[in-house]
Amino acid sequence: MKCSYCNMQAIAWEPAVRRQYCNNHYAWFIERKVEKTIEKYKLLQGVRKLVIAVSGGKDSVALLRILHKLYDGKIKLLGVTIDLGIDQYSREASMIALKHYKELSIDYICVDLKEEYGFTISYIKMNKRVLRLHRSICSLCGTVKRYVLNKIASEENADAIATGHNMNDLLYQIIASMISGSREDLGKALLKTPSRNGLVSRIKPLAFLSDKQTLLYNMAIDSVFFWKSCPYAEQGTLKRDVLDALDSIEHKHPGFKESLLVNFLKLVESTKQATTGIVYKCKRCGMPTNKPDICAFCKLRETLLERIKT
Ligand code: Q46
Ligand code: ZN
Ligand code: ZN
Repeated sequence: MKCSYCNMQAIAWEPAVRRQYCNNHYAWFIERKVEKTIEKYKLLQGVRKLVIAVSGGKDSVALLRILHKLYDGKIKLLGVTIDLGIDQYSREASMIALKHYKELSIDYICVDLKEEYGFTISYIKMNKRVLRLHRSICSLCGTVKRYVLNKIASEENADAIATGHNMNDLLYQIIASMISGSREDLGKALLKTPSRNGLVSRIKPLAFLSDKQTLLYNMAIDSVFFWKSCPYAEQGTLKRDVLDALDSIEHKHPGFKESLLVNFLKLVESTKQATTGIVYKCKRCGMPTNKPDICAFCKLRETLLERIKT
């Protein structure tokens, strides 16, 4: 099978555009796709300094590589990696993120949760029941990651935080927001949330890439990524079932997932409902929160530190 653009061997077939690509042309195709998303949704408008959240996994590594290729020298890029303290898993993933920062000569900050805040995600996981924390470990981990990223971006005067959420993540978020009826969940499905009251804008440049496309992109540019799953990743969840159902429709109707996302974004844009929630300041740390008293992070940290002391 030959590339549709040159004589090289093809490594990927894209059913939505009915073309096949060699390594070089596939990298070009994906980079253009991300660039078009950034332009169409004005993701980098007014952004002079950008935090890129890099876990070391395939999506965040692709994000870092693509943004570096497209914007190095035009926007100040700062990589941020959080060592969540999930034993070997976190250490190995963080090492891969570091390797990319060094290779690309990008400024970076690595935060060790244990050193900086006195607890780890493993600690939460082991003590969830005793601590009476009823949310899932991934939901608690999400609170921690969002808090730490926002704090660093805010201290570093960054204009936005880019995350590696891909099309599957966003489509699931749309469906999750319909199930929960939560405005906060709906906000997580947007490609860009505005900066307000200490909350730094968040952007998702990989919104129109599938899992398979970010994987193939890394392979096309010969980039190393951390491929192991987090030991706490929840199996057999509603998320998996929803994504499997969407994938089987996509298989029969190429382009279905992309148009679902495009049309959803048009609807949200026209109603402007998702981004108008009130932002309070946490009474403990002063960071932005949707709770009128203390933020979810400080509440979690207080519970954990009390427990560690006893
Ligand atoms: S790191 Fe944290 Fe993920 Fe592990 S505990 Fe869940 S959310 S699965 S991306
Ligand atoms: Zn080619
Ligand atoms: Zn707080």
